[in-house]
Amino acid sequence: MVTTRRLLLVNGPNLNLLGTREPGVYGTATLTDVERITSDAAASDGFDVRAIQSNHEGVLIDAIHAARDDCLGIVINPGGLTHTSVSLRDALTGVALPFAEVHISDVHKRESFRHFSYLEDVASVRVIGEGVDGYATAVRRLTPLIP
Ligand code: CA2
Repeated sequence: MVTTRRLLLVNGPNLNLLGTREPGVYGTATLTDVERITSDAAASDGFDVRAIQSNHEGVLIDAIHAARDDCLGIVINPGGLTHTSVSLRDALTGVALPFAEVHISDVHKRESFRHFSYLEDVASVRVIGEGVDGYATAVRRLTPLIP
């Protein structure tokens, strides 16, 4: 039997705009770059990656639910839903997979409404303000927590 060790990479609303606007905040790398950085880091640890980006909360929640079937962990940048969504939190705790919360920018140095995260007390790993390289950090810190 072949067992694929897989991570789900989730990028939330507006992260499809990476590399096109606000380079001073988010840098110049694109979403494609983020997916490659994450896949390369995961491959080093023996995992492959399924990546999803959506601007729709329900689509993200459905993808998280589906991860129960074939993923062992989740790397997620929820975008602005970080600061608003009980439902996203409930999806992540509901599937009970270890997950890493990633923020490209240093949310603590930005507006006060970005300082609170609905995921902060349930994430296994949090990586904040490392730019897009933070996705690789998240993988490196998450995979050792997966049996
Ligand atoms: O720093 C992060 O990664 C954030 O999760 C990004 C979210 C923001 O709401 C969070 O507070 C922090 C926003 C993602 C929007 O990404 C864009 C990228 C380029 C241009 C415009 C938006």
